[in-house]
Amino acid sequence: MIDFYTSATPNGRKISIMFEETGLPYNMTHLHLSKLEHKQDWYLKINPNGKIPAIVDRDNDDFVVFESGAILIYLAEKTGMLLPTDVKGRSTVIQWLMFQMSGIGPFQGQAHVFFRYAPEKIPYAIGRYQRETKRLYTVLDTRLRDNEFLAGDFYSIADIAAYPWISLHKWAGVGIDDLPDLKRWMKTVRRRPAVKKGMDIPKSKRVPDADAEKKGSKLLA
Ligand SMILES: N[C@@H](CCC(=O)N[C@@H](CS)C(=O)NCC(=O)O)C(=O)O
Repeated sequence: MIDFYTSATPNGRKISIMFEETGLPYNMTHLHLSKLEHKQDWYLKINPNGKIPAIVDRDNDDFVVFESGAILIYLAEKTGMLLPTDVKGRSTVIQWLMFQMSGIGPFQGQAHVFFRYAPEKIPYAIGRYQRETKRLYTVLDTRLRDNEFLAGDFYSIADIAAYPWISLHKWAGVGIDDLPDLKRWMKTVRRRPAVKKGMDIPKSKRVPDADAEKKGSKLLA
């Protein structure tokens, strides 16, 4: 059994989708970020960075893995699923996984902060993070023009890493109507039963994109 520490956020959803895709048994603990449960001493011993997600593999000497990209690689290697073993295939998946980890996650995360949460509206910061998020989406759209999935003609952990973030594009205030191949890919990934299930673990009362629609906020086209 694997212990899985998470919350209702995109980095957490990557891992719940991965568990559902692979069928690995897991035991989920929902950490409530608003109560700072992820900053408690017991959890900092698991993830010294005090963030979700993290896992502890009870079937592998209680081995701990934190950082969502590293967890995806660990679970893919443990199961032999969603990450090819040939050098080029593996490298291609890891390149697009790193693109999400170092680009979309950090920049879209800041778009959420400055567009939705910051007490003071700073147009420079909102514009900077929304434009970079949009630019990264455009790179994906171009990639997906000739490829069904991010790493080529097969679904992989690179797709799992990107999907929960892009599904929140309205929350970031970034439109995707002019990115047809990204939209086509979103539809394909969204239809997967494991994605549907994983996106709802843990359950969340709030649906940020639906809230964004209610607020009718203007999206960066
Ligand atoms: N690079 C890390 C980022 C993890 C991360 O930022 N997690 C967020 C939720 S999506 C979190 O724990 N936020 C609470 C905090 O920063 O205090 C990963 O991919 O695992």
